[in-house]
Amino acid sequence: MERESMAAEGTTWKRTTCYECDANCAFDVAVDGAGRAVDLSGPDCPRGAAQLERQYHPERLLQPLRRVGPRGSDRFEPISWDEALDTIAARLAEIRERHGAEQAAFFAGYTKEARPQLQRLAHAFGSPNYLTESGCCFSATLAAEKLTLGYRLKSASLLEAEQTRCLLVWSTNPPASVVPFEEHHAAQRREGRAMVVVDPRRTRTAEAADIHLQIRPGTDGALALAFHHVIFENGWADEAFLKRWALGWNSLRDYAREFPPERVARICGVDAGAIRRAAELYATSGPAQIALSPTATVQHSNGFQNHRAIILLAATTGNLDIPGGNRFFLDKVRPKPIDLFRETIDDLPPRLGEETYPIWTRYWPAGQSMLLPDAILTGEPQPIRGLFAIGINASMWPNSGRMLAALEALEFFACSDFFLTETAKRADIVLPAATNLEREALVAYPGCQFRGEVRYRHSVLEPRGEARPDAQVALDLGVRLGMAERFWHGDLAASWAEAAEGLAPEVRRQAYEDPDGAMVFADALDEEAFEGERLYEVRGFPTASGKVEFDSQELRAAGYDGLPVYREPAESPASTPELAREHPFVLTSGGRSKYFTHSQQQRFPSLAARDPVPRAQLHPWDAEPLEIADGAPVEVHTPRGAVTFTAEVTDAVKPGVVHCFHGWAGADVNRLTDHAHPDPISGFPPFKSGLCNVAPAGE
Ligand SMILES: Nc1nc2c(c(=O)[nH]1)N[C@H]1C(S)=C(S)[C@@H](COP(=O)(O)OP(=O)(O)OC[C@H]3O[C@@H](n4cnc5c(=O)[nH]c(N)nc54)[C@H](O)[C@@H]3O)O[C@H]1N2
Ligand SMILES: Nc1nc2c(c(=O)[nH]1)N[C@H]1C(S)=C(S)[C@@H](COP(=O)(O)OP(=O)(O)OC[C@H]3O[C@@H](n4cnc5c(=O)[nH]c(N)nc54)[C@H](O)[C@@H]3O)O[C@H]1N2
Ligand SMILES: [Mo]
Repeated sequence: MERESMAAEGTTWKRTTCYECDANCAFDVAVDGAGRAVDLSGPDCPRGAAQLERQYHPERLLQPLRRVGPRGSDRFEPISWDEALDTIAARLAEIRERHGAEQAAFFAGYTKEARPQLQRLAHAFGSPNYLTESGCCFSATLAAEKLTLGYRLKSASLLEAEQTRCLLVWSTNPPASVVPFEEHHAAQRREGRAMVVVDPRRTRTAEAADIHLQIRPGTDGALALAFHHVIFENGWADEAFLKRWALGWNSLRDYAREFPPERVARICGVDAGAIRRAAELYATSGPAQIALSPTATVQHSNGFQNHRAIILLAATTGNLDIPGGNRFFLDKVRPKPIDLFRETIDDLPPRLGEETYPIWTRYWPAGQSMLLPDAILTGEPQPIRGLFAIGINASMWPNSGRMLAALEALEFFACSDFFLTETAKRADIVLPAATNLEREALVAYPGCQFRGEVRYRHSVLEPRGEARPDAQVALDLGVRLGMAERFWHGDLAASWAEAAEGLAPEVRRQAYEDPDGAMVFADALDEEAFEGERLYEVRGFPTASGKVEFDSQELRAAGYDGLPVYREPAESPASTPELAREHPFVLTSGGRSKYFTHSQQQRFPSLAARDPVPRAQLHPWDAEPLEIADGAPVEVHTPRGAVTFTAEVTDAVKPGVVHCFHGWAGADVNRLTDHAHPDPISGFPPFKSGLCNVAPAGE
């Protein structure tokens, strides 16, 4: 319908932000006279366009529930908010009383908005154990980069993209994972720009490349070392930069001698000549940029060091912080922290993970959520008995059946969600969450290189039923736990207003009043960097040594390898040949589909129609001898269990590799993945390199 005729019928368009992924795109929603959203318009994105299917989904949770049947059953009864909140507060307080506050954990899944208030609740309550999805996402690449470079590396930036002469895309496929998808520059073939893609699948991005290195999953470190080998061997390293700004680069050069392309070709399953050509392109056609995933390189038992080996290529070749190379990430939007982390953390007991992953916890202000099943089931490295979670799905964890069992073993478990998921069915109390359209928030988004965006998202709809914003619930619990003063007496807008105090007055005003929010530009020094000065020439590299740490002193001091030493994945044909006899395929998982964010939209009819079944991708050479037909059910099994997917027989996947999509309730690939061999530095699980076998289902 045309906007004018809609207006005549009492429909008004309101500006808001999408929440289907982290991009927080601006969207307009048409709200009719009865307060119902009837249309929306925004960027070309299938998930954004389907938002209203969550809003009005017949299965949406609309009331607080108390479980009356056994854990995992469907038997719940509605209760009032007062009763729900009183119960949660009382049970958490009881755990604190009997066992100590640290035995209650506070968790947020992919949803990020209410994290400041949730973390505040955890720390004000007295627990250090605020945990998030970042235990398996993003934080390990951040820690590896901060520890090695002192900065977070910015990649695939749009701003200077036209200056890049060689793009090395390592483990990411924007057409599935980053707006504007197919239009993303990192997925395009461009005149005058060479392109190399490292991926076990021939993705759309790989199809645009000059060279596709179709790697065996989990061997990325070896491949990166082969690049270093070729670069040093041919004198393509930027020695002037290295001599002035790098620590231990000659040790890495010496170590990389052990990784000639001919040897690495056998490790990674790629052609030695292609490795040489790719390394030459990257090293000699600068400015060159590495486009990285936020997390795919580190979801391996060896991921942290693999990631270091990759990012150090930018240092070896002098492509750090130059236009068209890899810039550093600059925080442009800085709301005032209201999470209490800095104020409290020194006085609180150790966070979950501090005992096990001291380096990771040094760089990440939360506990390591991947340890939650251990903490609940074994009491190691410290016991957890109670859990309050917003947006938790056991299928985020490797060996997710074990996580479900852990949730069942909790003394007390409450969560909020939009739907009564299998995970929520384990909770004692389930709370109905308000959607982004129903809740206000200060949405601060770092945006592109030198510019960030911030806007106050006013709610555009009344919450359906009794749904309530997560951040409001955190405040309500704070109040009920006797901390009204510290929780703004339950006033959600006041909590955001305090966060907004961190913004310059004009930015703040614009964020609240202008429907488009405010653009924030980098500060003066950062703009200087934009003018051509390099940030590290002004500020140095804020690492332990003030240099780029090829050989990390911090890692050494904590008992790890200082160099990015390559180790085989914990499960692989080379490291566990015995296991590989029964499980001859390498299993990787979680390549993104543009129709879903993890487990969230599979129940939306329009998106389920576009991508209807949980797929396991395998090569025809592997499928044919096993008589697995395209579209037929296929059972994938590992030592953890067996799950039935729909076979997608495609030569886009590397022979010998099986790729399963993640997030499907009825076919959860994490039933198969390994919890027992995380990366020793980050604690990240090997979602993307394990072993499996496949068979036609039913045999
Ligand atoms: N549509 C959609 N977009 C999303 C998300 C979503 O759920 N849906 N999730 C968001 C989140 S939380 C994240 S963390 C990001 C993830 O973002 P990305 O990790 O960039 O996700 P993908 O684009 O799928 O790219 C990962 C690629 O890694 C490849 N790969 C698998 N194993 C290996 C390996 O061992 N080595 C190498 N070199 N490559 C490998 C896969 O084949 C895949 O093509 O996406 C974000 N964007
Ligand atoms: N095998 C494998 N496993 C993976 C990955 C992989 O690549 N392979 N990727 C990992 C990565 S990078 C990530 S980020 C995680 C993501 O894993 P999760 O955090 O579990 O992802 P989601 O399915 O997006 O969200 C979990 C739940 O949160 C609910 N939810 C969403 N938004 C809100 C909200 O605003 N409020 C409330 N109360 N609930 C909400 C959803 O309905 C859903 O039930 O998965 C990880 N797991
Ligand atoms: Mo993620």
